[in-house]
Amino acid sequence: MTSADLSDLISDNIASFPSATPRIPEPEGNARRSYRTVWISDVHLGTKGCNAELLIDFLDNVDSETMYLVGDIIDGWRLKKKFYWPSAHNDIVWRIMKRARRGTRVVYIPGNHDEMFRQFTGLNFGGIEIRRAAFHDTADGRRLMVLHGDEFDAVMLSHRWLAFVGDHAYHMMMKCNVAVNTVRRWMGKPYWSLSKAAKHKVKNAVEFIGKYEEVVARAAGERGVDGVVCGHIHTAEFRMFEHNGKPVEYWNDGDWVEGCNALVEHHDGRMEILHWPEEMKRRVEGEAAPADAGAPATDPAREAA
Ligand SMILES: [Mn+2]
Repeated sequence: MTSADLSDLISDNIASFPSATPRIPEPEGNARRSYRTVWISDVHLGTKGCNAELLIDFLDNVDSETMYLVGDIIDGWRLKKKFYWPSAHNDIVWRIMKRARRGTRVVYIPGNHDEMFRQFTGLNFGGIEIRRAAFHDTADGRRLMVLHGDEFDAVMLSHRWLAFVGDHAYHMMMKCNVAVNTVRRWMGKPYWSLSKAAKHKVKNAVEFIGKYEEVVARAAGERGVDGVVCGHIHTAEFRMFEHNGKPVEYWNDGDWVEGCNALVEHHDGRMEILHWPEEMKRRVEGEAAPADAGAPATDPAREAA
């Protein structure tokens, strides 16, 4: 599918894209957590698996100087098969565009599911820079390579899990995930990831993920950077590797289909993976018990585990 096809598809189905006002309004004057940088990927707008409500909550509670959209933001593959675009998905596009207008530097690195945008590499749409990959310099002087990560699919072909990632079975699992969590919400239980639970039980999947992380970190080491940020495999993770005796950081910002993760850089250069369902839970509990309001929102030690 070409980008013209996609824009036709969207304009044929939606009168104004994105709409002038979001259906879910932005909260007025809420204090947003401020970070130097935010990375999100694998949102899969245009699919039922996308956790739009959680992402909207994230966008309404977090702000940053720079935001990287690390690919598979819109799922062009699935949109082409079956057009699905609820208003919450429009609200996410609206919020990202508004963020760019407010002065956040937004860098969009298309992935394999939104590869139709790769032909616009180097262009700027409404303040959103489209790039094939990027280099990010942290506040404490580390240089990180940022890319979606499907670049390594060819190397990973021997692993069967990959077929599963883009696959019908995976899509079905995502549907089950939505159903399970709808029921859990009715029961007043927090969000839980079916696929995440399954993934950790499947030996093949664990092996695939480990191998993928190694391959990506090695590529970063060969480029001489201090680390890499990617997405693609829907598994948020931080790992340290070594390349020619030099440490290489591997960061995966996860996804908004199952884990609902974001990677953030604090103003001092320290990085952290946020698990948004947990952050939301903590915030709601904090609101319910204001006595705990002085407690830190995040525990850095938690990330070490
Ligand atoms: Mn991908």
